[in-house]
Amino acid sequence: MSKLFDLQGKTILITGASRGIGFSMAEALAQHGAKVILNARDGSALKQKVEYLNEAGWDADYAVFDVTKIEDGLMAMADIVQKNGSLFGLINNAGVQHRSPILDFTTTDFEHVLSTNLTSCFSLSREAIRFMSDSGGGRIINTVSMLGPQARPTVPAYIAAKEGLRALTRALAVEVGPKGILVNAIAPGYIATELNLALLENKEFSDWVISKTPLGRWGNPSELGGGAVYLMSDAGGFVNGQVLAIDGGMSIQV
Ligand code: GCO
Repeated sequence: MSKLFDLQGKTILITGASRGIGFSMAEALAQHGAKVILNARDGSALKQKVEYLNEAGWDADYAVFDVTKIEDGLMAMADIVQKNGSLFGLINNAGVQHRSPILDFTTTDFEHVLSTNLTSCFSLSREAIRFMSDSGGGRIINTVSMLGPQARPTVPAYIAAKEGLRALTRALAVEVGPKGILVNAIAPGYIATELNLALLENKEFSDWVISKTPLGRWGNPSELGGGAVYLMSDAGGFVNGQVLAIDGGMSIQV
């Protein structure tokens, strides 16, 4: 069996991993041999998901913290390194959404989205880079979005944060590449997750997504795992500062 996608011996922290895209990425990484550490704020949901992975024979653990509280994230990373010897990978996947017409969109709402979807990724990446530098390198993946270069009304904070996260990906990639740390992003299209439940249940919006996607459907969270494995593995060993679109072609259709 080729070792190209083998993640044996690699410990990877995935934020926002109790459900949806984050959990699917964690499951795929575990299936390729990684020790996955699932993060979320909800400890009970995390424990269930980790038990599911361990019962399936995979190597999984969890770390409960709010990504906007960097001290807690740093403590969690130190604990991961203490227990596992190193931290090879970080996936900044945790994110929130806030949808509202601009005139009702408060500055507090805006700052909350930016804090979770962008600032926390910066802070967690900085601390992860400290640990990765000590062990000769690593990988960071940021979950961005098709939205950023593309926009739609009522989600200005999300769009600003995710576009900023694309830029942060490039900024970190050039700075820490010399340390053997590769930084990339995955840009999902419209994926059938709990975060998008309101959109899935809105027939008009869902029909619009389907009409704008060449594959003619919403994506499934399980379709995001392969991209994470690729970027974490030797197969992605010369990919740095890039955005991998996983959107059924929606981002390139007029
Ligand atoms: C929305 C959705 C999007 C998707 C995804 C699209 O309100 O339009 O939540 O933001 O989650 O990011 O690529």
